[in-house]
Amino acid sequence: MTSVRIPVVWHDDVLLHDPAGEVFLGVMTPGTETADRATVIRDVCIAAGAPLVAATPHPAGVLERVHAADFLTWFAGAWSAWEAAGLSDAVGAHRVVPYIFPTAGLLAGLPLRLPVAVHARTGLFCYDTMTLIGPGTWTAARAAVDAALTAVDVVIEGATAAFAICRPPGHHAGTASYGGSCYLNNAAVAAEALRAAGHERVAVMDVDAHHGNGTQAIFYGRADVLYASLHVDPGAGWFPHYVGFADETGSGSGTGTTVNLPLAPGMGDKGWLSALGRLCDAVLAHEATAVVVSLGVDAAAHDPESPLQVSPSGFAEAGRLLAGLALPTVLVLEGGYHLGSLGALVTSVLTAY
Ligand code: SP5
Ligand code: ZN
Repeated sequence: MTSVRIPVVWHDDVLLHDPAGEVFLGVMTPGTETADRATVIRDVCIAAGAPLVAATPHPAGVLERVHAADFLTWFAGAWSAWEAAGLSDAVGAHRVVPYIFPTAGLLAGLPLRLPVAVHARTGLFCYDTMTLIGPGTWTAARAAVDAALTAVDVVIEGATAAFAICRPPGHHAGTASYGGSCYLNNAAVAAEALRAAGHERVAVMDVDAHHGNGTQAIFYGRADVLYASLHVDPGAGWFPHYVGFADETGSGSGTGTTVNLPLAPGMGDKGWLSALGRLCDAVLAHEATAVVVSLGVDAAAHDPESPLQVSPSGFAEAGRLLAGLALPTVLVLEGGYHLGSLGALVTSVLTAY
């Protein structure tokens, strides 16, 4: 029986987010980022003996350093504005969804104005059609942030590591942008909180199958926080399609503190673990004193959202590599969508600590 010794942080409110599906290619599909994911992981962690810690409320200060004020204000009120505008009842649009996007091509150099129509505002921040907002989305996303911040507290108080069951996930959310089933960037908030607690050099290691474009963007120009990711190659046709290429290495004083290792579809344990070893080397070279792991387990062979082919023993070995860094570590849940196996995949990583 796998045993998990590190604290696992839980907040009931993460279950309140019900996106009701994802609009993919104009079609409302069932969607894979469901509340069951969080309960399955929680229950497998409990069965593995993990000490469960209740997330505690945290002030918005760190969150406001990661995300722009106009985005936070809009997101907090997006559902009620949608309801008040009658879009749910009158039109039958039961979730906040984008309709028009103010792309560079649309604006053609003209200034960005705040549109009067509520239904035209979503596209100011949302960059895909798959990431819907319902009545509980803000509360759940804020609870996930509190879970991540509670995991930071536990580590600052002396735990070797802690894992936060963050839902919705966060690594595709940028300063003022959201998509990819992510709204608030839990990993970036954790990294900022570690910085605020005195860790001058922090590393975010992203093992989710997809590139964490939001986290990368938040820290792209900064030398203090390393962003290091292995993910399925966006150049082979995978989300987020436009970002996550090997030549993205940071800008300005942050040049060299972004590391991207795109992997070919079909890659299994050997190549994936060898890439993870290179990320560990980058973390050591950065001289980080604390680590945030964006722990998505969607690189697993049975996962419906990615073509990587990592086995359960590959994830166990990943846990040994990550724990082998011997640095204070906050792990936050990202993706992972195969309900039958994702609990065991998560605990196989956590058991190494
Ligand atoms: C956090 C995370 O893992 N986000 C990944 C989002 C990737 N979504 C891409 C969706 C592409 C269409 N998937 C259709 C699968 C059947 N619903
Ligand atoms: Zn993912």
